[in-house]
Amino acid sequence: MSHLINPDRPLIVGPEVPAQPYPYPISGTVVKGYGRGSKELGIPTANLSEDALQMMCSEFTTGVYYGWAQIGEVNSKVYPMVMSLGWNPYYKNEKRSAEVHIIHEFPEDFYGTSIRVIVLGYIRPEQNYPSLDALIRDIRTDVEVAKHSLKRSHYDEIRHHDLFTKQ
Ligand code: ADP
Ligand code: RBF
Ligand code: MG
Repeated sequence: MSHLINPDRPLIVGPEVPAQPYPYPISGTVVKGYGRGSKELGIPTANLSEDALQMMCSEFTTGVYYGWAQIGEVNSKVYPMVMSLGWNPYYKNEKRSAEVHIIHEFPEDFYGTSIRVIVLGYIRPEQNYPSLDALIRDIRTDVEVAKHSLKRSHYDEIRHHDLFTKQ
């Protein structure tokens, strides 16, 4: 399996300074997903609880987003993240799900833990892929896009946002 990134995509997306509706803070709990095997693909996704999902859906269309995320306690480490907001075919498209892949290797799962996310920009629409390999390649590219885009000072400074530092 090839995990190369897609060379045709730009590595930085969005304006120099996050603009309306960003930065968009969300908090919720990590819930069990639908067992589509994200972890087996090397891309585990923390699925957001219903309350957090509602917040997302009221503001955003389906697609892939980037920003910062924190697990557990306030004031703990803040990591870059990519999030997929999409329809869940398993529920006959009646339900959307928000899945956050945190760009960090954790030693163990954190189901049931609180999660805080600040969405800072849109990367791309959801797509259908001819192969799993093509999907993984684009997700790997999303990860690079998030890392590069978040390096800019007005994005980097959001790591110190009240959501991550105040109880
Ligand atoms: P599910 O279908 O239950 O969401 P996944 O295969 O997507 O299963 O795995 C998600 C779980 O993996 C998360 O809920 C979390 O507990 C754990 N996990 C470990 N590392 C990460 C990471 N870097 N980003 C997101 N979740 C992670
Ligand atoms: N699924 C799709 O069908 N199309 C997509 O464009 C897509 N983009 C994703 C982008 C990111 C950053 C992540 C984390 C997931 C994406 N997914 C997409 C969802 C993916 O299929 C899901 O995590 C599955 O659980 C993997 O098996
Ligand atoms: Mg998941």
